Amino acid sequence: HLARRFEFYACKHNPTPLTLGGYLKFGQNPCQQKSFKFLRFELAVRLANMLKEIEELPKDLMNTSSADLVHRWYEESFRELMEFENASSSDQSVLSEFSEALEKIRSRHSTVVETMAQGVMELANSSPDGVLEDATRKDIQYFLNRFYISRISIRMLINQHILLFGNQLNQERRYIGSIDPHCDVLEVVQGAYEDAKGLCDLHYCITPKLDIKCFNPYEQGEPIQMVYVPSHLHHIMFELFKNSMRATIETRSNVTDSDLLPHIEVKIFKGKEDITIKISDQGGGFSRDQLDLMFNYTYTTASKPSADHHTPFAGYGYGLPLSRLYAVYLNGNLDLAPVEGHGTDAYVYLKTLSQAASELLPVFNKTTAKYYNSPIPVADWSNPSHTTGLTTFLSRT
Ligand code: W6P
Repeated sequence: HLARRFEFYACKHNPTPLTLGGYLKFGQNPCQQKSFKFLRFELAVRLANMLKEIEELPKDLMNTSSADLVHRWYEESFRELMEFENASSSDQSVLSEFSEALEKIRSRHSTVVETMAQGVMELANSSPDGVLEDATRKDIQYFLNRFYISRISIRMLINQHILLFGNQLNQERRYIGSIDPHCDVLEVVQGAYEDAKGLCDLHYCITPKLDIKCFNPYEQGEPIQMVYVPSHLHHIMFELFKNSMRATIETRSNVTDSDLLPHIEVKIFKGKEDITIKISDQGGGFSRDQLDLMFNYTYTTASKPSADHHTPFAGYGYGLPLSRLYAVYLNGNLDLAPVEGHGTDAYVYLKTLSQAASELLPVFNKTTAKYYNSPIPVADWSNPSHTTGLTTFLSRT
């Protein structure tokens, strides 16, 4: 029976992308019954689609105990959701049990990223020389991007439901669930800088200063506000600041005074379609050959799990790829533009209009299945690295 329901949700339905505007509209006039009915269907679709994709992974990728554990978490959560398939939405106790089930699912999956990172390391260590083949790295890159973006989307749905209808009266000011309809970009950026500075001072005893400027040409004199999830923007900016701070400091091992470090410059622009945040450091940059490695899950992870006893200043090296996924999830992006020998510009692009901020969700289908284990395509350029960039990001094209 469960297998038939799984086929139904995984094969007969694709995830339905919502927009931030849609989330907001619903949250401003919330109805718990409607949310319950939508979520028991949509969460089942998103979990089942991802389960299907996990099950299509090449065997060697799934053979680690960590990946297997995550697989079982997804199965368990899908099974728990199915308990509500025929429950009555007009029964208040059903609605309460549903919220409890969602909280349970959310905490079950809270360590997915660390656990999958462990799996990737297990995989690398199980190969003779501890080095993964190119085809395997490509599969991991493709899968983890899709998997983590799906996870972000599932947690967004769960968080909205719990924050809107949960019993903790967490009516955080003007927030609609986790969404701030008047998210002040400057305020979030400054908060992320202060948090990164706290860590940086702890590790290096110095921190580059911040210069920040806002440009709002279409709303002269107005602060830059947008509909957004402040925690996502904070996550992205915190990560970028840590990278810029580290580069600025580590390229100047003799400097012991923050005032003598070049400042990190941030410019925030609000256009009609895009909000752009540009973060510039003078941390020496890096070569263009290293650009893809910055977003590679198998690179930093495989190198060394730091034996540091403090909060690591740089974690697994998943910070940048995950930050890009947070931006991409709502139709934005994150780009790096290094100038080797000088510094790095990072660009964060977000959608100005909440109706344009629509979820980008992986869709599982036959093409996805074929992607894995497909032979490395015959080179159509003399330098094959030409084809390994973002072309394999969420789809093949
Ligand atoms: C660097 C490396 C990097 C990654 C991301 C953001 C900024 C920077 N600066 O040198």
